Amino acid sequence: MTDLSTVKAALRHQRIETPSWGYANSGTRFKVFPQEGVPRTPHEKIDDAATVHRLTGIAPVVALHIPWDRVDDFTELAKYAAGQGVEIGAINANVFQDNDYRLGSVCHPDPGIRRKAVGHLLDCIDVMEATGSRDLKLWFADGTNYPGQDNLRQRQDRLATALQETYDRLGEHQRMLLEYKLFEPAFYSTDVPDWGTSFAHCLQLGTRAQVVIDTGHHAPGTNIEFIVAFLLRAEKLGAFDFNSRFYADDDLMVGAADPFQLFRIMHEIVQGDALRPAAGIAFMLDQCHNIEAKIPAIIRSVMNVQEATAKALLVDARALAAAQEAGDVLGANAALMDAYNTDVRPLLADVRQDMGLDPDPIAAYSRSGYAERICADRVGGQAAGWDA
Ligand code: RM4
Ligand code: MN
Repeated sequence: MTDLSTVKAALRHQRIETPSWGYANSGTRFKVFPQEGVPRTPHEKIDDAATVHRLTGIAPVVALHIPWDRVDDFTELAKYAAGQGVEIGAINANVFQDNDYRLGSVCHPDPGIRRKAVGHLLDCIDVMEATGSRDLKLWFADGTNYPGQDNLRQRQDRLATALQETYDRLGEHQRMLLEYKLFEPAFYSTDVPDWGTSFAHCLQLGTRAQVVIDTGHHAPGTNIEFIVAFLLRAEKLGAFDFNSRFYADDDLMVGAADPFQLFRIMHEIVQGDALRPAAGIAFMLDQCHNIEAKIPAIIRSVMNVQEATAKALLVDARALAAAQEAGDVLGANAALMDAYNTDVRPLLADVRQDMGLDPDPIAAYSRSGYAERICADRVGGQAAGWDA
């Protein structure tokens, strides 16, 4: 049997990183529906992230996206965050929203555009220095729409060169996290389309380059927990971008579409002893809340990851291993399903109470008056978000 106090301790120490852009206006390719009370500045995004942390107790880190979160003084921003009880997490580079990047960024055929893109990546390392962030997170929209549009192999060479220059600039305690995505916005070829491509580049670069798994970035039916197991074994799993998808990169709340998949992923994490913050995996959310209220959606997402984690921690590892060794197919499967089918909500309510929190973070948020306050306070100015 699993020791309950160990399970509770693991849950108390879990850390989830929330995305600054999740608090801001966002939309589909067709429309951004603006919401009342959304942050207008990076500081207000941090206020929202801090609110999520105060209520859940396990979201003490907030990821930034540059230039969306550009400020004049990043050291001050980091201090402000610390004052609110959160720290700055991954710095997400953005080389996909400038007119120059129509044909790509670091893989663009024009060396001048590639220079500009690498320059931005290096600027992001400066932001890391100023904020104390450990992780540089790279996702490239690079790819082509039509066969023959560009030379696929040369684009890989350009990518490798840009990554190397950026990697060489990283400090001792900083990491490069390379994300992949099957398609979109490029529809014929993508320059980092899958974990294998990301893995190969990271291997070439060295130990401080690791892969990011965004759960929405795969072909339907992909066995993501296999990728988790493989990368953990190779010490190349750096982070997750959690979200849910029904069709493509839907960016819905993690655990909404397929809570069982999330459990299977967290089971690999627990088996690989990678939940501990010291294991160095960043458990981030990368979501957009286009039609639902943003802060409660992020609270719900944090709770969904927490529930999947609790279930994974409840797997009777000894019974599972014994069944596997004995070739007991049904017994092994039952060991997993017993844990998955456990209602962990009472356990998590206990854990929250032990942490001095309200057992029901969503209800606590509704009662707090925060939503009304931000709607009243955040009037005027320009709401943060992107134009779709
Ligand atoms: C990309 C990718 C990145 C995210 C951007 C906004 O599809 O998932 O991680 O930063 O979207
Ligand atoms: Mn992502």
